[in-house]
Amino acid sequence: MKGFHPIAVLLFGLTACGGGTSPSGGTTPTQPVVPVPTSITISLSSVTLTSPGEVASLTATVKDQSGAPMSSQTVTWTSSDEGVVTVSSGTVTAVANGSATVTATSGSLSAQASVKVESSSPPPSTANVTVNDNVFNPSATTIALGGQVTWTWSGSQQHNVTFQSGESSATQTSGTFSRTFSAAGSFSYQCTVHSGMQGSVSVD
Ligand SMILES: [Cu+2]
Repeated sequence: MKGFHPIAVLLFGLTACGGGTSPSGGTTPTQPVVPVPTSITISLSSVTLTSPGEVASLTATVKDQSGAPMSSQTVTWTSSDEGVVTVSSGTVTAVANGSATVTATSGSLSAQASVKVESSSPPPSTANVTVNDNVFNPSATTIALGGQVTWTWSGSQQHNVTFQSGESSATQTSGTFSRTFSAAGSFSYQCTVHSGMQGSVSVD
């Protein structure tokens, strides 16, 4: 390669390959191909879970216009019904019987998977929720009709468990609160001290 500059070779190569000759005699330069997110797919199109708490892992793949996977794209996951399944980073967790659609979104692209929760075993008659600083864990609870949920405070800040109707807790930093659910349905609650600190109880 002595005396033959590699850049010169590269430039010559590009010129030789680039574009075609237009009828007017000029040349049309070929634009370098910039990968653009073009499609998104989810690893499974449908999932069936058979008990609350069971998880399934989904993967979303974003591809560019030539079909090559793009690994650095941000994907957000949402569930159409968090009373049925929740989803975080592709991990789907069953909450209660029902069906829901899980959507993976990246920019303007989205893909969907249908998820069914079909539990053959009855929901438990008791459940426990931990009241941490600014989050209920778990945020979604399922119990049988007539069952009881007990919340236990473990954070350092003041919180409460406030339902839209019926019995709610005091605002406190420790202790517990229990409520028995004698009607079927889905009951959402929140901590009125911290906006966004929410949970739900599903009574089957
Ligand atoms: Cu709170």
